[in-house]
Amino acid sequence: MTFFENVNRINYEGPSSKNPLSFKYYNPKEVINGETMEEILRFSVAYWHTFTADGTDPFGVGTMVRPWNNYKGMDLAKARVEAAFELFEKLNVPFFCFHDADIAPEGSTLKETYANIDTIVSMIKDYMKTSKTKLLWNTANMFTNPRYVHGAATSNNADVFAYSAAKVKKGLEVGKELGAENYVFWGGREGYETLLNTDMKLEQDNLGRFFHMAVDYAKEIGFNVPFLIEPKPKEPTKHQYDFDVATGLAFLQKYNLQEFFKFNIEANHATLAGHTFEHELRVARINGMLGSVDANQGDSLLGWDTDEFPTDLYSTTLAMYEILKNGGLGKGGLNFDAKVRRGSFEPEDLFHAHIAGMDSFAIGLKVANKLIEDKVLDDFVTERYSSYTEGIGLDIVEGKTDFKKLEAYALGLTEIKNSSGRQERLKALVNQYLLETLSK
Ligand code: XLS
Ligand code: NI
Ligand code: NI
Repeated sequence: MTFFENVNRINYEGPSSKNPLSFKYYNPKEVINGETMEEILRFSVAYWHTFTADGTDPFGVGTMVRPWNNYKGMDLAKARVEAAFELFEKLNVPFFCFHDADIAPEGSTLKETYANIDTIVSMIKDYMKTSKTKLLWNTANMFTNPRYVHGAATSNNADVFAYSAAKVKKGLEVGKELGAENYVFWGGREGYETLLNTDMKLEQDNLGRFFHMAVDYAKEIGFNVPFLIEPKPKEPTKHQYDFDVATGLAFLQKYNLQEFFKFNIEANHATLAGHTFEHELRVARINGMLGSVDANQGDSLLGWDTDEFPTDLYSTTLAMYEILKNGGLGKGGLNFDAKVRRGSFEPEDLFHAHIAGMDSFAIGLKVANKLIEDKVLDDFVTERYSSYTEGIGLDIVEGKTDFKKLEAYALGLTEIKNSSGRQERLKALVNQYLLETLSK
């Protein structure tokens, strides 16, 4: 059966095309620096937003009109798989991602839940035999069901810890079965609401223990993929333990987990933490911890995770700058952890949204690549730090000096001269590159 009857395969038609259902900038075959756009960008569709969510918000029920809405239970789960692979093919995306709970309904027991998952996983596996779309990552939903009211691995309740371990164990098996390229941990309720009832030390120690057990089991079954922590400062819990990349990194270092993990960085989570998207990418990159990206955007007027499709070209440019500087995403990808607005409820909107996101990152890629090629920022930064390439600066970076020598040097200084950081000039330059790329 066909779910998206009004939509054909989306092709690259170039910037002058008037066809809304075409790519204007994302040309999967276009080669940039020896790699195709498809290989560099590694786009992924998020199952939960596109096939599972219905547009429910705290003030009203779902609005999404979906061709699978008349199915129930396992039939619904199966219809979603069919619809998913139709959309993947029509969008020509190389990857998708899911939570266990997105693909199959929970049963009344854990055993039943496993059976539901197994049925759908074998269906997905069949589809994957003929589809080009691969699994970027899977994860366990440990936040929706009321059992996670006090957290999962950080719950005060050891039974919940055990249940969560079982879910992740199953998730690792599923990831292996489907050839997932990564496994993600987003600690939805791994945090706390009030210190008055919280043993923070025990909760964090338990989370460390949980991750070690996950690492051990993955090794045992030969599922050797990067584990990714997805930082988020708040929502749903008030204080989340994996607040941002820096906090996550300190956690991983403290619990000796750093070699097994990288980060999955989500744009809207960065802004919720009071950072820019590119800040989080930079912190991960310079520490060798950039694993994958949840590509979306927030709203500067709203203080929660709006998960909009990314359309801000300035942001996609600076994000792609970090990604290219990282030498690409490796096994990671750009996963659209993004949802159409509640008012964009027609099935066709799912395509418009993904096209918008894919074109926006394609533009970002082109601009960032040009900025790097022309060394626009590199040359400026190199010059700005040139005081560390000779004299006292070189002694500092080479560890050849100490406070006494530095004091002697400082006492001998007659004048300290700084030079301008040229922030406005650099911003204008980035704009110029953006506009030049767009006008070609
Ligand atoms: C929610 C998170 C979630 C993760 C996967 O804010 O972004 O969707 O990506 O659990
Ligand atoms: Ni996410
Ligand atoms: Ni989000």
